[in-house]
Amino acid sequence: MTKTAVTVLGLGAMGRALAEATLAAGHPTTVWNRSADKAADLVARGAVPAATVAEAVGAAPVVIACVLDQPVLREILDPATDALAGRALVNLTNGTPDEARRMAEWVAGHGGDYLDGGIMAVPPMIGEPGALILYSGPREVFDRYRAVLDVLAEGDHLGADPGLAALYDLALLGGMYGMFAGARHAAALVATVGGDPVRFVEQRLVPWLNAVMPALSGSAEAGDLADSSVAMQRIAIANIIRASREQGLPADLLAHLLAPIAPPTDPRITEDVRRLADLTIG
Ligand code: FVH
Repeated sequence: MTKTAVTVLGLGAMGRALAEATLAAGHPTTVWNRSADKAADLVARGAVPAATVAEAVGAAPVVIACVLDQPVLREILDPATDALAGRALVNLTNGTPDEARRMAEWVAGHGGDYLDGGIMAVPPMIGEPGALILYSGPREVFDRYRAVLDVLAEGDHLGADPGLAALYDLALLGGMYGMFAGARHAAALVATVGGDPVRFVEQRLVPWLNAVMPALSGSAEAGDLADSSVAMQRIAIANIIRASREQGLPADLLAHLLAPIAPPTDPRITEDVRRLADLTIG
């Protein structure tokens, strides 16, 4: 059976991984990148290099775009709008929900279909089990190109609103970066007393986070640790903030943790803690 032709716009680390996956699955693959030299190894494996974005878009019914950000994508597509009619643009470039909705309208205005996507994977994971891409936009377009999309990663269609994939993508990334920021803060705190931050992260923080991970599922509704009292957690969080300040570290990252928890009513809470809490509420 003839495989659907695919174009990949953008051959950074992720775009190259996407093009490698479509090539490996036998899809005729056209590629374009601002710096043309990045196409060389893909061309050696059978990809067709396009000289212009318009030529690349015109070469396939489905165009996968993965560049730095949404303004870059608009900039490179602007001279190629005539080629968009009748094509489906699958935009896997990171962006906000509103950017996705505006891009969907803009592509529709030029006669094309649009799917937005959020890649929940790093480049080496593409085409491997465990990689996930969140999609949003018309279900029919997702279904039409499912065979192509499935070679990249498991696909999860979230709904017709083109902004959904970006919103879920950023929500998940926010959770991840919050964890990384917390880890950096923890390591910095240990370093203030001469501890080795790398060993601390490997030997203590990672096992600790793995141990408390199950508590995450209850945290959105019931507070950060559902089985522990809110008043107790408030004091512990305030103590982390105070200790950080005592050790000369900024505590802004953690201060906001006090905000979503109900104001303290426990009389054991000291004025100092109450003041810190008041500082960070609302
Ligand atoms: N790599 C990752 O781990 C993440 C995983 C989740 C999804 N992201 C998003 O994917 C988009 C691309 O990321 P990337 O990793 O491929 O990024 P780079 O390797 O830095 O490549 C950037 C590409 O964008 C092109 N580009 C940049 N500026 C321009 C411009 N002004 N005009 C035209 N193209 C431009 C760049 O071209 P060149 O520098 O090679 O010429 C690359 O093709 C991104 O949204 C991630 O958030 C990746």
